[in-house]
Amino acid sequence: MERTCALIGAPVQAGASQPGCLMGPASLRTAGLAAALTGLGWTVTDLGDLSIGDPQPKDHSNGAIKRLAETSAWIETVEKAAFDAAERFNFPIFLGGDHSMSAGSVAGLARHAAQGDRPLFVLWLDAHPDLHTLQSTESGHLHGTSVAYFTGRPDCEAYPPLAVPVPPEQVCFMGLRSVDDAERRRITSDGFEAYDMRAIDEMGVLTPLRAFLDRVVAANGVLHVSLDVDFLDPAIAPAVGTTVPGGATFREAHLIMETLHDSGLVRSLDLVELNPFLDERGRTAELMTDLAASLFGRHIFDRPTRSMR
Ligand code: B3U
Ligand code: MN
Ligand code: MN
Repeated sequence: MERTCALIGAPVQAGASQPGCLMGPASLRTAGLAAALTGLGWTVTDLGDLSIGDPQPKDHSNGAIKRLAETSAWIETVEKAAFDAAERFNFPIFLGGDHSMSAGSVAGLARHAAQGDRPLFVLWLDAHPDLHTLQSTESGHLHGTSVAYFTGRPDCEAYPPLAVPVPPEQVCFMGLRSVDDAERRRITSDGFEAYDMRAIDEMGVLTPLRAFLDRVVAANGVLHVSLDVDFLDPAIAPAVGTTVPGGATFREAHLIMETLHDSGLVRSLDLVELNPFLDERGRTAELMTDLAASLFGRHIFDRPTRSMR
């Protein structure tokens, strides 16, 4: 198979609680992401950073909401870029930017997958489920609304129209440990697959991950991975505005990426919420880069692969 990969920077920070994610794409580039993937046999094209114009302000009945017009404009821009990149490359990587970026990347990738009659599955690696609607968000930080948007929940109508919603059954959360009441109700009622940190402590990461991958195979799906820095424990990944203690370890995170690589199912990746202003000597950017490399096949020894395709 051809191995072409595109890097697409989306320096969006309008959805985050504090500034800094704007520098995320530059930090990932500085950490050597392109060279790491080239070294693994991929042809990497860096498409540079996307940008938005100066959007007209948008009002909303939920007065808590912050920077709706800007976030909507980013969603629209990233959606189009994601569709185009999936058309032209085997594997697009979206460099955030805060997690509102993924409302656009997943929406564009779902539209692309539908065109080839394949269902898009999403592995959401995050301390948070980002399942607020524009009505239920209390913080008003719109990075907490991406999953509600791309699964087609009501009360996201102020965002751009969604072409192809991803059914909740095709979304798997891993790493949850900060979940608001409205989000918890949706997870239990809507059919999401969800593993909190307790589940990972009890089962490890492989049992739940393999269960989800088996479902992707059974449905002939393609898989998108959305990696929020705060999935990781803040002791190893400090560069994020929303640290939550008790996150995934270095070894759990690499094992997930290696297993995803072996599955052969993953077609696209978001690296989001990296806030380089909060980093320590680039260590979080380097860790995110190394995790991407594991997903692209970096390994210590060859193993008989448990390929799923
Ligand atoms: N659920 C909270 C916290 C949060 C969500 N996503 C992040 N933080 N990164 C909220 O503000 O919606
Ligand atoms: Mn998130
Ligand atoms: Mn998060």
